[in-house]
Amino acid sequence: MEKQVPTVGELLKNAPKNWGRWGNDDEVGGLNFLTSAEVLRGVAAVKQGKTFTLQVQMGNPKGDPVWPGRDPSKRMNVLDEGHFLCGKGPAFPGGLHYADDVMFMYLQGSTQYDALGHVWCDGKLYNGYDANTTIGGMEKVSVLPLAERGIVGRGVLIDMARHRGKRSLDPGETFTHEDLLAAAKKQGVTIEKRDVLVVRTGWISAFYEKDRAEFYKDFVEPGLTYTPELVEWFHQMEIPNLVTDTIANEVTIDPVSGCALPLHIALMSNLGVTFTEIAQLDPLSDDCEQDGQWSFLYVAAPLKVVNGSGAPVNPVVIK
Ligand code: UVW
Repeated sequence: MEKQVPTVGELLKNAPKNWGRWGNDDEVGGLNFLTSAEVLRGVAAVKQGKTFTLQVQMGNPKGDPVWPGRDPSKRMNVLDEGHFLCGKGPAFPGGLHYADDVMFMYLQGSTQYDALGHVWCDGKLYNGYDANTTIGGMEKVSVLPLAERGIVGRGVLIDMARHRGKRSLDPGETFTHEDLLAAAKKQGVTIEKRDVLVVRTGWISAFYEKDRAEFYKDFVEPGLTYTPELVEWFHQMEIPNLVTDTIANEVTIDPVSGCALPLHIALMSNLGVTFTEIAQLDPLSDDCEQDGQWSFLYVAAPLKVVNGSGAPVNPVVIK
């Protein structure tokens, strides 16, 4: 018998929503939780002056880890010394030479912030905006308001791979908020209300270690999995931002309902939790394991792409 898969709307019909909570014209959702007091709470987490950047390399020769169907970024030189050698470079007084290049990329094709309107169901985006406003470019809840505001707060890293004694979680391996709490306990850190929640699975590093065909075979990422309790926990904890080292921040197919990416709707679209995906968390995690400090100041600002459904970002963590 074939499994009946509900629509995400049906699955989440009783799920909590933050629509209207910050006004009918709100476009930044959970970032409203990051008040000045939260910025100062993040600053108070800085103890050592160590810094980490969380973006993966764009245009790495091994390719970029992207969602199936998206292309890795392509960078091309349009001007370099070769042009000057054959007399085709522009002549400037004083003999200046320079290099120029262009990049073609999916805006979700590197470490990135998803716009709150990046996904939707039943014709409505975050805060109730009409899905027709996405046509030709996101008129509402694009990445721009997130970029204009920036994201600064206390971050906490939970290492699920380490918790389970693995280099990387397995394809399709799931975990819930209960597992996050158990891992936090083992790490000796508390996930506090309004923390930027950073979760490591080891998955993105596996992309660089595995053969491309092997990585994409029967593609199902590990990650958080939907339960009503998990959604309620994010709601009560007022998590403004979920950052992970997977391409889509959750298990690709919810093994219980069969729905694809239901947390994109339950957390991002319904609650306004901003999503940062494809982060490189290994050096940060190794350092946290070594010094026992799993909380820090988290600072990020995606690029200001007008009408964009997402934008690349290189978040900075300061411990
Ligand atoms: C999809 O849009 C499918 O995923 P992501 O949030 O990873 O961009």
